[in-house]
Formats: sequence, structure tokens, C-alpha cells
Amino acid sequence: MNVNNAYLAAVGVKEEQYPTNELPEIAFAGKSNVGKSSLINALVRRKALARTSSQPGKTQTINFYNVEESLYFVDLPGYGYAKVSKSERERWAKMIDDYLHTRQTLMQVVLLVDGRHEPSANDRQMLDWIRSFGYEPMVVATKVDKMGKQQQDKALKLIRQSLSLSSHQLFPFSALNKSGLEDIWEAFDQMLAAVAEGSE
Ligand SMILES: Nc1nc2c(ncn2[C@@H]2O[C@H](COP(=O)(O)OP(=O)(O)OP(=O)(O)O)[C@@H](O)[C@H]2O)c(=O)[nH]1
Ligand SMILES: [Mg+2]
Repeated sequence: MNVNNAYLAAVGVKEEQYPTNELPEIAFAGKSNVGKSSLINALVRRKALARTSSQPGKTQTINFYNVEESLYFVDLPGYGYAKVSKSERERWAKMIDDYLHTRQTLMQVVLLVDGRHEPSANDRQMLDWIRSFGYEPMVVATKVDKMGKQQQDKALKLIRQSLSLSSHQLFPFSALNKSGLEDIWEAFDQMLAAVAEGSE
């Protein structure tokens, strides 16, 4: 999709606040600071539509971005950030869990992992959840610009093994130089086409 128009349509901490027009949704999950908001900005070709920060814990609500009146990108708070209080973390976890469980229009949950590191127990748990709900795994490995080619190949292999992914389920990406962006859009366009076909 060629995006010219995207805007923040709703901010939700509970179901009553989610958008009610039934567009397909793609949600982005992953640990704090992994690059969820940065990926959304790259996908909609905007520098700062979704707020980003070098400090983990920036996104604290569920943010729905309307893309070309055809779908929503859903920016979720990150998990696993030790510096926020336990009660706050539990509140975020419940918010994410409620959203993922109740949302009928959710077409895909994309898991983001840091391309440089072996996925954590939380990452594996999130992917288990994604699989258990019947979504085909789609994992974006972020920040690959921070590695050389050889290091990247090695790191991606480790991620694939650790999460039992086939190579077409893992998408290396850099928000810095936008490498990998087209492949991600292509996967989304295919999903959207399948959804449109199913509703005819
Ligand atoms: N070099 C590089 N930096 C990145 C990349 N993606 C994100 N960053 C940086 O990583 C930091 C966190 O990015 P965000 O997009 O705010 O991360 P987030 O996952 O939304 O974080 P929370 O909202 O706290 O959960 C920012 O300083 C970004 O500029 C990337 O691909 N390459
Ligand atoms: Mg964020």
C-alpha cells in the first residue's frame, strides 16, 4: 500500500475506547524500546506520527493509527520494562491481554524482537500466544543496521532457531535506513487482499 494519509484515530486503555468502524487491524507487540512505534512511522512514511523515545516505556496506551481509511496499525505498550512499577506493568499486561483476546477485527499480531539479541522468555511466550490464536507467525527483527552483514546472518539464524521460524516468517528491518520495509508491506498487502476476498 502506498500511504499518503495516516492519523491517530483512537487511544484506548479499555474496550469502550477502541474504534468501532470495523477495519482490519495489525497490532505490533514486543518488549519496550524494541522499535514498535518506529516501525509504524516507517510503514506510514511519517517521521513522528507515533511517539518514540530512547527511554523504554514510551507508549503506555493502545494507540490506533488509521491508515488510508483501510486498516489500523495498533501500537501496543512494550512488555518487560523493569523500571516501571510492578503494578503498572501488570496493568499494561492486562490491557494488552484484554485487547488481544477481545478484538474481532485483529488480522495479525506482529512480534518485534531486537535483531541483535536472542529472544527472551517473554518474546517466546508472546509468540506462543500468537500461534495459539491461529495467526501465522510474523516476526520483525529490528535495529539490524547496528550489525555488519555476517553478524546479521548469524543473529537472524539464532532468532529463527530460538523461535522455530521459517525464513519467510522473519523480517529483518532497520528504521534507520528502512531496509526490509518493502517486504513487510508486501506481507501486509497479501493479508489485506486475503481478508477482502474472504468478505466478498
Ligand atoms: N538504530 C536503530 N534504532 C532504532 C531502530 N528502531 C528503533 N530505534 C530506536 O530505538 C528507540 C526505541 O524506539 P521506539 O520505536 O520508541 O520503541 P518502542 O518499541 O515503541 O518502545 P516503547 O513504546 O517504550 O515500548 C528509539 O530511540 C529509536 O530511535 C532501528 O531500526 N535502528
Ligand atoms: Mg512505542
